[in-house]
Amino acid sequence: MSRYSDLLKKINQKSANVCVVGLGYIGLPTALYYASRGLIVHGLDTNEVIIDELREGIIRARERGLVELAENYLSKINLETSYSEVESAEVYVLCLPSPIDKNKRVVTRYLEDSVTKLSETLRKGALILVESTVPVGTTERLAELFGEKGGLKLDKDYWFAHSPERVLPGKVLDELGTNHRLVGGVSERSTELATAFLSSVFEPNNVHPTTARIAEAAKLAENAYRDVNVAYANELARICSVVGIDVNEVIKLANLHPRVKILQPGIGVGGYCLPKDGWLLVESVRDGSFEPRVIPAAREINDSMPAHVFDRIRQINHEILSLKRVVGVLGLSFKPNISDTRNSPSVELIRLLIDAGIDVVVYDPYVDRDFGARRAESLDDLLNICEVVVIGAGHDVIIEQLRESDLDEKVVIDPNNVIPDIQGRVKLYLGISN
Ligand code: SAJ
Repeated sequence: MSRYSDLLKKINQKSANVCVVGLGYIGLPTALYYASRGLIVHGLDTNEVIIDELREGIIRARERGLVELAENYLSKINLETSYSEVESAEVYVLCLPSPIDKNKRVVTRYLEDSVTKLSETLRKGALILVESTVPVGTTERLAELFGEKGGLKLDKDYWFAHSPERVLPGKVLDELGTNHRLVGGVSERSTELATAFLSSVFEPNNVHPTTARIAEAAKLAENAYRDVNVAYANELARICSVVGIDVNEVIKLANLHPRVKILQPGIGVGGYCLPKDGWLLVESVRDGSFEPRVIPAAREINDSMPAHVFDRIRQINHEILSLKRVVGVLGLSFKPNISDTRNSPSVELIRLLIDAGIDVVVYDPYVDRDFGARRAESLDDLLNICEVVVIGAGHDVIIEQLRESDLDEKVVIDPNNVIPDIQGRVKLYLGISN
C-alpha cells in the first residue's frame, strides 16, 4: 500500500496519530475538540510553563465551555514539550503565532522553526496542516522548506495544506464544530488528505476544498473586510464628533436602509487578528506591483481611536474638572466578556493617560494585570476613587453592576455605546462623538 493510501485509510478510520503544535488560544480548544471526536491526540508546546500548567489541569483562557471540555478530555491528550516525543504522529496541525513586527511585516519564524524541527524528526508519510493565518504564498514556501530541510518529496513522503481557523474569540467552542472550514493543499493530493482529515472531525458538508493560496487569501479577506467596516464606522464617528452630533443616532437611522449595515464605532479595534491580518494581506503583494490603499487607511483610523478617546477625556478635564483627577478604566480586554487583552484599545488608552501624568485606576473581573495603573479590588472600589469612568470593554457583569450603582457625581465615558440608557443618571455622559 502506498504511503498516501495508508494515511488516508488511517484518517478515515480515525486511527491516525494527530499532533496539535502550539497549545494557545486556538491550539488547546482544537486539541480538546479533536479528542472529544475520538481522535488519538498529542499536544506539543515548547513552552514548559504551559505544559506544566495543563498537566495540573490549569486553563488560563476564559472561553465558554473550555474548562468543562478540559475536565473530560485533557487527560486523553499526550502533552509534550519536545518534537522528538511526537515523531510517531501522522497528522500535524500547526496552531502557532504569525504576528507582525513593528514595521507591520509578518513574522513567520515560529512556523519556519516548527517546520524545520518537524522535518528533522517526523517519519515519512505525514500530513502537515497549517491553521495559522498567513500571507498568500506562505504555505507553499513552508512546504518547500520542509521538503528541502528533510530531503523529503511532496506527494510521496509528505503532504502539506492550509486550513485557516475562523472561530470568534469568546465563542471558540460554539463555532469550532459548526463553522465552515476552508482547506487548500499545495498539491491535489495534499488537499484530498487534508479534506479527508477535517471531514473526519467536522461535518463533511462544511469542509470546502480549494488551493492553499485561495484559503490563505479568503481568511485574510474576511478579517480585512471586518476591519475596514469598523474603520468606516470609526471615521463616521470622527466626522460626527467634529460636527457635534451623535454618531450612534446617525447609524441607527442609516441602518434603516435595507442595504446598509454600519458597524459599531468605538474605542478601537483590538485582538490578535484584526489589527494584523489586513497587513498580512498587504504583505502578500509587497513586491511593489500594486499598493493597497483602503486596508492601510482602515488600520490607521482604527489605531487612532484610543487617542481620540484620550483627547475627549483631556477636553473634559480642561472644561469641567481640574487636571489631576483620577480616571478609572473599566474592562481591559479587547472586547466584552473575554479575558484576552492582546492589542486591547483599553490598554493603549491606559498608556496614553499614564504618559500624560494622569492617575489611572483599573478594574476588570477577568483580567489580573494592571498595565502600570492602580488596580481596584472591585467596581465599587473604583467608583469610590474615580470621578471620571471610561468603559473600555463592556462586560455584561460590569454593565449590570453600573446600572445598580449611584453615578450621580460621575462623568461616564462610553465609547462603544454599551450603556446609553445611563444618561440622565450621571453628572456627564460622553459617547465616542458627542
Ligand atoms: N469591533 C468594533 N466594532 C464592531 C465590531 C468589532 O469596534 O462593530 C472591535 C471589537 O471591539 C474588537 C475588534 O473589533 O476590539 C475585533 O473584534 P471582533 O469580534 O470583530 O473579532 P475578533 O478579532 O474577536 O475575531 C475575528 C473574527 N473575524 C471576523 O469576524 C471576520 C473571527 O471570526 C476570526 O476567527 C478571528 O478574528 C481570527 O482569529 O482571525
